[in-house]
This record gives sequence, C-alpha cells and structure tokens, in this order.
Amino acid sequence: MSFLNAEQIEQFHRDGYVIAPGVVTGAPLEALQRQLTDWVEESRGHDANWGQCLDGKARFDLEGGHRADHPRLRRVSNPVEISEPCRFALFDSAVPDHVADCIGPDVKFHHCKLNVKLPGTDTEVGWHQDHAYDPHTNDSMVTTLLFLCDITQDMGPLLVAPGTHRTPFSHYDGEKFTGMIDKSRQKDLESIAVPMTGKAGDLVVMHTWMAHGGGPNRTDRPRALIICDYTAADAFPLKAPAMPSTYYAKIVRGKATRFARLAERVVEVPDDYKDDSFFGLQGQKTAAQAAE
Ligand SMILES: O=C(O)CCC(=O)C(=O)O
Repeated sequence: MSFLNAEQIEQFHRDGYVIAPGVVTGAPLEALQRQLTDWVEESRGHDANWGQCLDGKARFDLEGGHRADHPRLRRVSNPVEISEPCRFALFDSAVPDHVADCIGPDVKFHHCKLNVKLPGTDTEVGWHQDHAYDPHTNDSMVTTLLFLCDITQDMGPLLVAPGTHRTPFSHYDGEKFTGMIDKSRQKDLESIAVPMTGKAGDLVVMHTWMAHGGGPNRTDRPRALIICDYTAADAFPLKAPAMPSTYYAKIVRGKATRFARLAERVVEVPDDYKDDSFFGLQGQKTAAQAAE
C-alpha cells in the first residue's frame, strides 16, 4: 500500500521534495507539542547549552541572547533518545511509510533533531545539502520535516530550491568545511526558492541532495519542526554520522541488508566539526559564546 499517490512520488523524483498533509495528527501530535513546551520551559533554567549526546556534545542548543525571560532554544539533537512521543512519530507513525514510498521498502533511521525558531530570534539556516554532512555509498536518502505548528511564509519556513537534488555543491571554502554552499550561489538559489509552509502535522519529504536554507522568524509565534534523516537499508555511511545516535541504523520499515549498493559518483567528505550543532559551524553563536 502507498501512502503518497503517484503524482506525489513523481514530484519527489522530479523536484526533489513533496509535502504530505496531516501525516501525524490528534493525540500523537499534541504529545509532541507538549514535549516542546516542556523543553522551552526547562531552557529558562540554563544559560548555556546543556544535556549530553552520545558523542559528548550538548543535546540542547541555545541561541545567543538567550535569557530566562526570553528563551532562545534553537535545537534539540536526537530527541528520540529522550522522548517517547518523538520515538512514536519517527519510528511507528506513518512518517517512515511516506519515506518508503520515496526510497524503497527497506528504511533505516540515521539521526534526527528538533529545530525551533522562537519569536524574536535571529536563527538563519545557510543554504546547504544534507548529503554533504553525511555522505553514503548511494543517495537513496531523505530528510523529513514534521511540522509541530502551522507554518506561514513570514515564520522563516524552510526554503528549498527545486531540481537542485541533481547537483551536488561543494560545502568547503578552500580547505575548510563550512557546511554551506558558497554565498555567491545564494541569489540563484533564492530566486527559485519554494517555502515549506503548511499545517501542524504536515510532512515534507526531501531528497538528501536538495539545496535548502531559511531566514529568521518575523512573527510572534514559534516555528518548530522535527527533522529526521532516513536512508535506504543498502546505503552505508562513508563517514561516522555527524550526529551519532543510540538508534543509529535502526530498521524502521522492511529489513536490514549486509550488502552496500555503490553508486558511481565522486563525493566530498566533510571534516569533523566541534560545535554542538551546525548553527555554530555556520557561524551563528550559542548563548555562551555570545556572552563572552
Ligand atoms: O530549521 C530549518 O528550517 C531547517 C534546518 C536545517 O536545514 C537543518 O537543521 O539541517
């Protein structure tokens, strides 16, 4: 049984993305929204990034300017490790079924994160392609975005540049891994950009090479997404994951394989980076760095 219709699957292959309405709704969606509210409340008690992920980096990432009365939580890394509602949404809801419609029946979890753009914060996302962070033997891989709230054009929605999934861009400046496509290409990407807007519970499935970015939230409402990367079971990493998880390589649909499928292609391999999240790598300060 397919969850996406033929037209939607064709759009995914042609444009590199598709938006499916109402994939997680009702009690599971409400549980996710409550979870986020609790974490934002918890952030008021911290003045620097906190919590610990498998690689020792902080789980909760605060943007510069964070204060108890003006919380600026911008990311929670691998929330599935600490949240049952997140595990349900990313492993057991219809989300992985939509992924299977795009990359085949055998689906492996890679990593996930919760991204928030709170009102009055400056978080921007530099244009990049996710495969540049986590190259694999083949690119049957997607990034999904599950909307935790209604997202409108003025809330700093994710912007995608349709068709760019056929063009891998460099994410280096000279010998330095910047995690961003060169700024000189930004205008071209912005000129064709499509905003990922919709209702709470909608799901974007985008190709791992889809160029994407986004500006700040200009409204007084928070914008929140759960982002999850999945691969086909026969895509194997060329490098340890940029954001390792205890659930890494969990098969969420179909079955595992020990056979790697190799696509013939030259791929740039990223450097390791020390920042807690890619916002730091892209040059956006954390609360602690901004206070220095
Ligand atoms: O929060 C967003 O709009 C997308 C961020 C993104 O591309 C990422 O975290 O890899």
